[in-house]
Amino acid sequence: MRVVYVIDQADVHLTAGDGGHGLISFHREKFVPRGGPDGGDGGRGGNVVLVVDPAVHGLGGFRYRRQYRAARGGNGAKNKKHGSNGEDLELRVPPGTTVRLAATGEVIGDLVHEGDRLIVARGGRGGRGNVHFATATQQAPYISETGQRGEDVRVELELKLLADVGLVGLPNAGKSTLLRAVSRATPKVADYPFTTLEPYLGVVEVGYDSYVMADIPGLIEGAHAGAGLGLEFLRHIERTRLLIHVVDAAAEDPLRAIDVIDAELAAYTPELGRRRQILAFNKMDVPEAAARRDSLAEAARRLGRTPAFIAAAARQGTADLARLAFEELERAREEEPQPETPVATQVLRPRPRGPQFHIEREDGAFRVVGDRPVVLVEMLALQSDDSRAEAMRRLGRMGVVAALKRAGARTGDPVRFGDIELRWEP
Ligand SMILES: Nc1nc2c(ncn2[C@@H]2O[C@H](COP(=O)(O)OP(=O)(O)OP(=O)(O)O)[C@@H](O)[C@H]2O)c(=O)[nH]1
Ligand SMILES: [Mg+2]
Repeated sequence: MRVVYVIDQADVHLTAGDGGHGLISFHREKFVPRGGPDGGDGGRGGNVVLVVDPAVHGLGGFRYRRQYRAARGGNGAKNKKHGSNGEDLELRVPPGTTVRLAATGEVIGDLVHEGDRLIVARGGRGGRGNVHFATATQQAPYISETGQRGEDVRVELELKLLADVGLVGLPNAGKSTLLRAVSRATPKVADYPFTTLEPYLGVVEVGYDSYVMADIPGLIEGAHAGAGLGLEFLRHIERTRLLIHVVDAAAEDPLRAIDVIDAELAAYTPELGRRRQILAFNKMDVPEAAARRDSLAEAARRLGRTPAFIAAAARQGTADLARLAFEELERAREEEPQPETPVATQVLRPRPRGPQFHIEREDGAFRVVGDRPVVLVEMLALQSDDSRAEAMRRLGRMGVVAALKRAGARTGDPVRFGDIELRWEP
């Protein structure tokens, strides 16, 4: 069975914080002329994290601001002092948000429960200070790392909204007219039964809040057993919290119409029969309907339901009904059993761990492609001559030097790693 959703979407550009730089520094004290290295490490850059917050109802907020950047890590300091870690940037999203990489469409997370977290862009590692590079043969290393760059990710957020409020009623009662009156949805309205053949959803805005209303084909006696069109569509309103039962108050026997619909709902599932209802008496502009107002109010009172009197075609009373439905919806939400203590799951995007690198030719230069060597060069090669020598030693151990040689690189050739270009001097 098809389930219809309203889809809310947003594209965002998320940049994690860069790591802080490691420091080159040597211990100095009176009467201790040549102290050891004491340059501290840079702090980690802040992550950009999506966090589920049930108080957020849609992705509308992301339409006004699309770019977000987390804080960078602090630089390392003297006396082996560690730079501070950049603060994570937490962005709140509603439950049910799906996260896709814009580049590939790959789903990297489904954020469902309160407290679910997804690190979308990871902060860069802090660069190490020279204290880490002392060896037996090199006790005064002029080597440190720059902070790693934070990840830069474009993602698409998508939210599927299920209906909060369902419209039920006999054919021709005015359900579609009501949906048109309170939302921007434009379901067909006509003067014959079964005008609506497909479920139709609209977003109803009440002040800064909104909810989703579903219009379905009219129900008739025997619908639960397959008569008419309604049965198949009852599923669309099975998960709603509130029903608006639309009654043609100008029809011959409005009270019997109410019973018919109630019986069909209860026969479909007992839960649907017990679902919270507002009785919306429509077509109150017709004199016969107006004359019955008191007896209809009395009937609603007997059933323990709130009545609303509207003339949907003229939009009379419909804004009040929309607000009343919102209040009832809030009450229904409050009465719902609270979810058990949320388990804060952390969904992490796996880092690609394929072959480590490869070499490409590029207009007279060589390009080394691969996370590990690129990050190594970004972090190490530009700090000092000694750092560059250290980077080369490590590239040698990784096999990059040999691979470049095989590819034909000679001393002086430009070799590119990410945005950095080096003159090759193995
Ligand atoms: N007089 C009057 N007529 C109305 C009012 N609201 C709706 N109607 C008319 O009632 C007829 C049915 O309206 P719809 O909105 O199509 O009814 P529906 O419940 O969606 O009908 P189905 O889709 O067939 O189940 C149309 O001719 C409407 O113009 C109203 O407030 N007053
Ligand atoms: Mg209709």
